[in-house]
Formats: sequence, structure tokens, C-alpha cells
Amino acid sequence: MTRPANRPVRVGIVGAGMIGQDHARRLCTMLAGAQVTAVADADLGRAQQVAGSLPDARALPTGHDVVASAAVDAVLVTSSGPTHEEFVLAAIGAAKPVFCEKPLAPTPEACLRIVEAEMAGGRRLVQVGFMRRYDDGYRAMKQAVDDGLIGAPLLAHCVHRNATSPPTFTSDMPLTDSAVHEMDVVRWLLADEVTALSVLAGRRSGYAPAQLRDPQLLLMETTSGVHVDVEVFVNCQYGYDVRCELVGETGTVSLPGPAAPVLRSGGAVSAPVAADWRQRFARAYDAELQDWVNSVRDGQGTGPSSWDGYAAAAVARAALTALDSGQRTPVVMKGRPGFYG
Ligand code: ISE
Repeated sequence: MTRPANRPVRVGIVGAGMIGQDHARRLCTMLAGAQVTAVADADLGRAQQVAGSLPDARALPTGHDVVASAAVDAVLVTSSGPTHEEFVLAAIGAAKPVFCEKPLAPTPEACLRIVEAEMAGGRRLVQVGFMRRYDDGYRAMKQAVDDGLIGAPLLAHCVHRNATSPPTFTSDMPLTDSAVHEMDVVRWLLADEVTALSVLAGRRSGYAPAQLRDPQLLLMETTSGVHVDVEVFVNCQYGYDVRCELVGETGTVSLPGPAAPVLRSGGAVSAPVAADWRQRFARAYDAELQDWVNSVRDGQGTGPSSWDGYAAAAVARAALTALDSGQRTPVVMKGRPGFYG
């Protein structure tokens, strides 16, 4: 069914937790060309509350009702990670574009089922929420690399710190929930694949929950031989801090911090640190969702694809093995189909 050209994209949201509510607010108040018409959540009361706070939305009993609704052109999946696959597959089955928060699905096998369903349908319908690709700083870094300003990339140094982790965080989650962003953004920055990685977990911070090995150090290796180190530390206490530097044959390029005032007062120089990723990447979240809405309007899937979701899951799988075994672990990944460029 074709959508009338002048009508806003009618979005149905599956999962009305923190990020679902954030995206709903964005779509309704900050972005152009979309309206939220349906909301579902495992907690119907929460879906009703969120739908009631939006101008044109109503709550539906399940995510499948949202996907099937005649009032929904495109689906935003922000439910819990293990439920992503069923809703993304349902949206593909209904030939509706779908934006899915990361992870696309918890395992590479589940991601591949999505990839295969999308390819069988013959057109790109899935965008994955790797929002860092829309951050101005990362974009400027990529431009510098693509323009040859640092020569051939040789090394990358990354830092990913959260002030605190949820008390339920376990030792796999700094890899699958946090460093998965570096696993994606490094592939994108370097246009290269991660082929192997090692993970070290040393002295544990006393501020980390007892079951969590925090911090962890990753060393990723790419097809062209670039070495990427990543510190992931999810209880650093002082704030949310993401850094990245690429080292090339003739220069380096670093991720700028977000613009913030530098205060000189009382004999000290200080600048604020973001509290969390929603604050740090607010503009990137806006840009990724606007890009998705535009791509739905234009009938042309863009942005991080289900293949990127699969690749990140394959790297994360190897990272988990590397953490458990203490051994350098190869990434097992299929070859990229031509469908994904
Ligand atoms: C969180 O789930 C996110 O996706 C953030 O972007 C990431 O920086 C953070 O470490 C994760 O816990």
C-alpha cells in the first residue's frame, strides 16, 4: 500500500520504556514528518500512560497489534533485546519499515534470520539504532579518514565510561551492551571488519556490583591489520565519557567532546561531563530518527542495516568467548551479501 506523499509517517512504538518514551517525545515534538499513532508495551498500563501523553496515539494490547495496525506505516522497536527478533520479523512480514534499537537481536543467529527475511522481501526495511554514526564528531572523524587526511589508519584508541551501571549488570554486558557501540563505530569509521579480539579483566573496581568484572580492556584486530584498544568501564563514578582517537600513517584524528563552557573560577579551570548517553548523544539520536523518518517517506532504507546489526553481534559473541577463555578469539562472520552494498 502506498502512503500519500503529504501525510506524516505514522509510527507505531513497540516498547514504552525509557528509550521508547524518549523516541516518542522526539518524534512528536522535535522532528519533522512523523506522528506516533500506536503504542504497545509488555505492561499495558505503561502503554496507556505513554499513549495518553501523546497527541495522536492509542495503546494497543500487543506489539503484534501495533505492527498489523492499519494506522501504522512504520514500526519502532524499543522493547527488551530478546523480543526484538519477533517484532522485527513481523514488521518485515508486513512489509513495513522498522527501526530497531540496538542490539538488533541478542545472537548472531537471530540477527541472520532477520537479514535473511529482509533479503527475501527484496528491499531494505530495517535500520538499527547505532546512533553514534550520526554524531557530528564521529562524522567529522570519518570525513577526515575518507579524505586521506591521516593517511592509512594504523591504530585506534577508544574509551567508553559510564558513571554507574545498573545493579543487575553482569560481566558480559560491558561487551554486549556498551562496547558493542565501538564494535560498530570502528567498522564504520574504518570501513573494515573486526576479525579477532582479546579481552582482559583485571583488578575490579570496588564500586562495581559483586558479579561484574569492571573495567575491561579489549583489543580488536581488523581485516587490514588495524589494532583497536577499547577501555570499557561502566562504574567510573564521575560521568559519561566517550573518547576515540585514530592514528594514521601521517596524522591522527580525535573525537571532539560535546561543546561545553569552560569555567575559570576559584583558582581552577573546569568543564562539565555528561551524565549519561542520552545527554551526550542527544543530537545524534535526533539525527538518526529524522534520517529514518525521511527514509520511510522516500521509500529508501538507509542508515545502519540489519547486516551491521549481525556484524556487531558476531563481534560481541567472539568478545564473550575471549572474556571467558582469556584467549585471542577469531570472529566468525559470514561474507557480506551484495544486497547490503
Ligand atoms: C547503554 O545501553 C547504551 O546503549 C549507551 O549508548 C552506552 O554508552 C552505555 O554504555 C550502555 O549501557
